[in-house]
Amino acid sequence: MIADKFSAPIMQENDDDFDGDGKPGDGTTVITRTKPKLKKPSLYRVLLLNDDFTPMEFVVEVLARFFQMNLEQATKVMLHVHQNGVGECGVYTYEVAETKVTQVMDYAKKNQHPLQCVMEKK
Ligand code: TYC
Repeated sequence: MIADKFSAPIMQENDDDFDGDGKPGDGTTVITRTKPKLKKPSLYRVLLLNDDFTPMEFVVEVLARFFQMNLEQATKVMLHVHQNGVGECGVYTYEVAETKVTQVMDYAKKNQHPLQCVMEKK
């Protein structure tokens, strides 16, 4: 058996010194990967949806509070959503995006606004 930290054991039905290490087989053979297994995490857009009832000032406050935008950036994004129906608040890994969506939805509900926030895979 040859192993490194990137190895995964592969079960063999008949392994009699399959890996040529001079010792009889123990029922497993390890195939060693050439490259380390490092995958970039998938990214998700967090989107705000327009509605006819949520006050513009509340949307600006949400963008500043949960997406670290200044007043100018937040106003720009809010107006984009107001005019186009949907707009991007930010791009994050899955768990961060999920947290942002929950924070916005909870805050909107608490303030009795129908504001909708969703995430989509990039
Ligand atoms: N359309 C809303 C209004 O006229 C403002 C608004 C903007 C609501 C963006 C939601 O995501 C939103 N009061």
